[in-house]
Amino acid sequence: MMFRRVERMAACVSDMKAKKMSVKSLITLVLIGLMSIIDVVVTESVTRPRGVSLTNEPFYRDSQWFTCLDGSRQIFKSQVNDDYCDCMDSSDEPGTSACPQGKFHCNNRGFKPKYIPSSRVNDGICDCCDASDEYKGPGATQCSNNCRELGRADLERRQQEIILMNQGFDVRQEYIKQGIEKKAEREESLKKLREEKEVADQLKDEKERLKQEAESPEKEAKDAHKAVWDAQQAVLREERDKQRANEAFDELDADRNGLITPDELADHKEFDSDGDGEVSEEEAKAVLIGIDRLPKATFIGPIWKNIKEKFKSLPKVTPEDPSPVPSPPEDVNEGDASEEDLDMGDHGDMNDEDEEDFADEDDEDEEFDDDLDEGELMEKYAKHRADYEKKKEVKGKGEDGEEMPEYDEATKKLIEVADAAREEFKEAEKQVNDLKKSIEDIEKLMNVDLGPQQEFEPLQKQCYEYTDREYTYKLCPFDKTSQRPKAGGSETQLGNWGQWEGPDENKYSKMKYTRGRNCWNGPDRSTLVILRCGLENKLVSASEPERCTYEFQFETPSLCTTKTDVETGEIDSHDEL
Ligand code: MAN
Repeated sequence: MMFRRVERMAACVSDMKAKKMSVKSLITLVLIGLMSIIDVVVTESVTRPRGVSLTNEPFYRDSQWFTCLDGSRQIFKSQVNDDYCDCMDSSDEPGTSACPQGKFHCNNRGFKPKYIPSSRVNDGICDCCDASDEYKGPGATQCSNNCRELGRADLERRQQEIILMNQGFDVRQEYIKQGIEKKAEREESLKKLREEKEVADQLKDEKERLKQEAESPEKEAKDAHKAVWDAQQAVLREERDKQRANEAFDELDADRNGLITPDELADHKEFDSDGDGEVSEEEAKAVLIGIDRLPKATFIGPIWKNIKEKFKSLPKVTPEDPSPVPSPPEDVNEGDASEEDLDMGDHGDMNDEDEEDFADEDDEDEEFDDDLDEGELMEKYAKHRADYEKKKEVKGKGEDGEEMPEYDEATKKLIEVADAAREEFKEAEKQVNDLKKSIEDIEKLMNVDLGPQQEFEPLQKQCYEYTDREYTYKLCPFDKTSQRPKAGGSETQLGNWGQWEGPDENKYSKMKYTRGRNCWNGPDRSTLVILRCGLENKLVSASEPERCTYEFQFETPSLCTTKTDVETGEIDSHDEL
């Protein structure tokens, strides 16, 4: 009868192997099998010394002799369990506490058999549920056999577990369905988007061509307009320069005799080239290129050209107004914007009106949004600034600060046409970029391994939390893991999605998240997520076994790969799809 049961169990085990059953279910079945073996042992009453397991029974079978299990010594059978330790390996006293290393086997019929150290035999404490370790002394009366109750409770618990796993299996089937549908949906969207992008690319090329076509005559007309303006400005500049030269001559010619002499330069300290506080005769002569009496015509020609940068008008002092007239401000070179001028809060050398213009443009620019990081913001700012400078240059301020005259009607029309072409190109370009982004987003999602049957798809884009005494931990599958102090404070990245990391035969049982926030004086933070079957998606624990290396336990129906018949223990691992 016993052999028949064992055979049945073996057949069942091999059947389960064929169906790739889960290790947990295999263990459950083996336990059930073992219990039935124990049952057989007791009912068929194989006699063996106290404290000996069924496996070791053959070594104690001889009626006359016993050989210590390590083979070191042979003793009379009567010396087994005689409360005196004869064998070095303690194997002659499995049922007493005589040997220091002895092991007592509790049969625990109806529950799980187990070994206890034989020092616990007859110590007054019940260790075996069948009370077999307490057969002498106070324990013998106090301990009772409660293996059946324990066995029943354990069976109920395991049956409950099986029921939950079965429900999880059904959810998994649903997940697989969803996952497959989602994959097909994504493939379809991707196909559509790629086709749309092809059309959008062509449209963009066409719009670019039209833009260039419109910009070429626009540029020509604008350049011509500017050339006329520049020429007028050059004439004006020359006249101004001549006027300044005349005024400078009149100022230097202190005695107003129409000639400048070296001593007339003495008050003009800007000609003190050696910085000794005096304008010496040599220094004055050098300015006047050696001419002692310099007429206006010569001054206005080569001399003025040499000194105009240096020359400064002396302050005029009148009796009514003794305070010195301030020197005119140094020319401000429009192009010399220093780095400070480019500071974000100050628009450099702009006047108030310019500042307003710039601010208005800032307001209109939706691209200056809060999501940009500092680098992007600076880049956008620089581009904005460059555009602004370009516009300013086109407006063109003349010698007297007046603006470049408006374009003629024909040029204005060309600008209008080019603006429209630019706008259309911008629109087409935006469309291409939007499509490109959508394609990339879907490709990114599709590149994630969501399991052989897409059964992990419903976990994508979700997050799960677990809170312990100090932190709230978060798992966003296929994205990242993080930690937030309960007491408040910022979130710390504990890793970004890396890869599946279970062993070959159970690859989808572990996830690895790497490259989290660097640990001070340590590695980058990382998280290992251990998954198991559960009725719901739930982060059930989080710990930090090593500094900055985290371990999460996560339950999910996606891993409920088997369905077990609660009555027969039969296992089905076939997905229904
Ligand atoms: C933070 C948390 C901890 C971690 C330490 C390391 O306090 O991320 O989990 O151990 O930093 O300094």
